[in-house]
Amino acid sequence: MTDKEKIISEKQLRKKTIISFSVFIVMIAFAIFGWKWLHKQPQENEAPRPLRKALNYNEGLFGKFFSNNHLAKTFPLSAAVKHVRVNGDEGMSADFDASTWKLKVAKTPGDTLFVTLDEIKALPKTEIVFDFKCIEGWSQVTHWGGVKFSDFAQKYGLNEQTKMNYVGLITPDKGYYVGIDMPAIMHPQTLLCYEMNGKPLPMNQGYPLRLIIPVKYGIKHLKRIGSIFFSNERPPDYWYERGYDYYAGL
Ligand SMILES: Nc1nc2c(c(=O)[nH]1)N[C@H]1C(S)=C(S)[C@@H](COP(=O)(O)O)O[C@H]1N2
Ligand SMILES: [Mo]
Repeated sequence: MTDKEKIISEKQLRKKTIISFSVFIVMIAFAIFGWKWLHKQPQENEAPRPLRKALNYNEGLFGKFFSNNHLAKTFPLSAAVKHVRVNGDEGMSADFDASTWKLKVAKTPGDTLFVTLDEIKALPKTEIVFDFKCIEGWSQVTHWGGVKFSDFAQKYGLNEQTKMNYVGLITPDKGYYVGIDMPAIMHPQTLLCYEMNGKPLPMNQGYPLRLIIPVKYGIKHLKRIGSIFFSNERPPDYWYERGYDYYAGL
């Protein structure tokens, strides 16, 4: 035996073992109590409040650093798929009457605009080919055409409205609705879209008008816009109410 090995006696070793084991037990106890505590916390939008706080914090970080100035990657026309997937038909009830449709824009209480499809088509047209990403995991390079929301807002004198924090969009039957932060709706790639692959939007892709917002996941690309409103508080959002991220940015 060397001198060093003798330094720890049997008695000391036993003491050290007991201490380590006690620390281990205390840690396990904390883990169990921590888990139970978390599950006793009030729920906030389908998650215990402390976890929701962490999610909101991450959301804030992503919002600040990734959304507003970056452009989604674009592709040549030839990269766009011919068969565009149809996903989600909430708020797309079959009894929709396209012949009487007008886009309803609530400017202020008592001041509502009604805009026809022809009036929207008369505005400068923008086309985009980008990788459309659904939160369920698929993506597709697709081709869309319409008017930039920012151009629309300028033409229709929505300056005061676009100083607010959010825009809400709702289908005519109110079955699907999204809330969008103002920087994302005013982003230069965000379209009020009436064309897909150079043709009028098919019924199941949101005829006559849908949102195309490449800086967000698919859940925010509301098909068949009925009405638009502005608000400083978060507008109701269909998938947020079912536990998804409100921001849903890319
Ligand atoms: N009105 C309406 N818009 C909607 C949905 C929906 O269920 N109803 N689903 C969303 C989701 S989850 C996705 S991925 C895209 C799919 O668009 P597409 O059907 O044109 O591929 O639409 C979004 N817009
Ligand atoms: Mo989606």
